[in-house]
Amino acid sequence: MKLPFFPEQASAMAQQVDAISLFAVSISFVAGVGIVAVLTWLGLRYRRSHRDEVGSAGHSSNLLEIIWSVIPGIIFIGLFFWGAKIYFENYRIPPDAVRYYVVGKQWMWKYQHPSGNREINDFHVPVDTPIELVVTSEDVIHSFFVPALRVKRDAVPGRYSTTWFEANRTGTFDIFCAEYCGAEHSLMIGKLHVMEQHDYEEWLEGNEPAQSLAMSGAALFEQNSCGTCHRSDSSARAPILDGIYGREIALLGGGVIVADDAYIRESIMNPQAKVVAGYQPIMPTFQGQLREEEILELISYIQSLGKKAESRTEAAAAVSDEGE
Ligand code: HEC
Ligand SMILES: [Cu+2]
Repeated sequence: MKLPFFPEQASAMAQQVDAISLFAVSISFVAGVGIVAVLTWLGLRYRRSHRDEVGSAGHSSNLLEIIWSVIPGIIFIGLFFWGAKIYFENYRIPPDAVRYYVVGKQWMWKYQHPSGNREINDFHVPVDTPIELVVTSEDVIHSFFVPALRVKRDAVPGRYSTTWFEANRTGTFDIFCAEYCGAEHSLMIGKLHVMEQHDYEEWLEGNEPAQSLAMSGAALFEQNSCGTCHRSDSSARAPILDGIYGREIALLGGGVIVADDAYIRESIMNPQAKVVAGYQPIMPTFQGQLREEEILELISYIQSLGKKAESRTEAAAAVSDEGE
C-alpha cells in the first residue's frame, strides 16, 4: 500500500499505524459522505411543495434504531482496541532491544551508541534490530521525530522517556524536532541511516570510539571523586554501587524503589530527594557540574558494575563448588 500523502514506511510499526489511520479516515469519509447523501435525498424527497402542506408524525422502527446504534458501536469499540494494541506495542520495549541514548540540545540531536560511539544529527543504526531509545534533553523540551518510522517521543529535561523501533529496510530517513524549541528549531534536523548489520559493524569500526560509555563513566566517576565515598570495598560512608542497577533499594523513612536510570540520575542531581536507608544524606549534588551525556555515561558505568558483580558472584559460586 503506497499512498503519496503518507511518509515512506521503514518499519512494521509504520505499516500498522498507517493501516489504522487509513481505516479511521475511510470510515469517517464513508459516514460523512453517507450522511450528506441521505440528508440531500430526504431534503429533496420530502420537501414542502405547497404553502399549505403540513407534516405528519412518522412512526419509528426499533430494528433500524438498533442497527444504526450497534454497527457503529462495534466499529468504534473495535477501533479503540485496535489502537490500544498498537499503542501498547509501541510503548512496550522488547526485552532484547539494544539501548541507544538520544539527547536533544538547542539545536541539535546527540546520540550515544552502546559501543560508546557518539554522533550529532546523523544517526546510524542496524536494520532488523529492535532499538530502544532513551530520550532526554539538555535544555528545553524537544521532540524526537522520525516520520518514516512513525516514532515520536518528547525529549524533556530531567526525564528519561523511552521508545523503540525496528527498521525493516535500509536507507536514509529524516529526523526532525517536532516541538518548537527556539530560534533555530527548524534547523534541528538530522538523518537516520539504517544499515545492513555488517555495514553497521564496519561503520562502528571505522569510527572507533576512544572508549565505551561505561568506560567514560568510569573516568567521570574518578574525576568527580565519587569513589572517595562509594568504595567497592567498604560501605561505611556510602552504599556500594555494584549490582544496584535494576535492584530494589530500601529508602530512609520506608518504601523501596527500583534503581532504574531515572532513580540514578536523581541520586546524582538531587541526592536528598531519596536517601538510601541506613545512610546520612551527605552526598553533594552534582547539579550543574555534569552534562546530560555525562550522567548517561555514569549510569552505564553503574550498570556495568552490576554485570561485574554478577559474574563475580558466579565465579565465587564456581570456586566454592570446586572446593566441595
Ligand atoms: C560525600 C560522599 C559522596 C560522594 C562524593 C558521592 N556520593 Fe553518592 N551517595 C553517598 C551517600 C551517603 C549515599 C546514600 C544516601 C543517599 O541516598 O543520599 C549515596 C547514594 C548514591 C546513589 C544511590 C545508591 C543506592 O544504593 O541507591 C548513587 C547512584 C550515587 N550515590 C552515585 C554517586 C555518583 C555517581 C557520585 C559521583 C558523581 C557520587 N555518588 C558521589 C555519598 C556520596
Ligand atoms: Cu528542538
